[in-house]
Amino acid sequence: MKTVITYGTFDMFHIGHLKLLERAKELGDRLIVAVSSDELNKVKGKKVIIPYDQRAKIVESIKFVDMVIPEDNWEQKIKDVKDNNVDIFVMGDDWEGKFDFLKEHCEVVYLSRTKNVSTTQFKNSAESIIKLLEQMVKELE
Ligand code: C2G
Repeated sequence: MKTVITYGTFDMFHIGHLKLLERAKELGDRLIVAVSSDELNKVKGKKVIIPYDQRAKIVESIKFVDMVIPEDNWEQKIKDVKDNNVDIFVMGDDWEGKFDFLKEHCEVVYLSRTKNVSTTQFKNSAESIIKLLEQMVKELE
């Protein structure tokens, strides 16, 4: 029984997240996903749209995700790997090298990110639509 773990915010869940989780599961038999808490995202300086409980429920509902745990801080990874007998730690390659300290506890695999899709992109396009609408309203006044 090979256990895989990965971490993320998974805000506004999209195909890039799904393909990462899918490929992570393919590396083993059990996939644990640690979803970043709202508090941790404040520490990360990441403004999340969807609250933790909804982000966790969405990830938990994915058929090839076996367990979801909260990611409350940056320091919990070694304990998570030990407590869950993790064999493989997986992250997207935007994190390449950042978690190599885990190599003494488990295999560390960085998978390629899915191009042209990101939550930031969604947020930026939403903001530009709002600006456009505000401009149109101003012109009508
Ligand atoms: N991802 C991807 N392709 C995208 C977007 C994201 O493969 N187009 C991957 C990321 O590389 C990451 C996972 O999906 O492995 C989750 O992405 P985020 O929710 O942005 O996670 P992040 O905020 O980077 O949190 O302790 C680690 C952090 O919790 C990672």
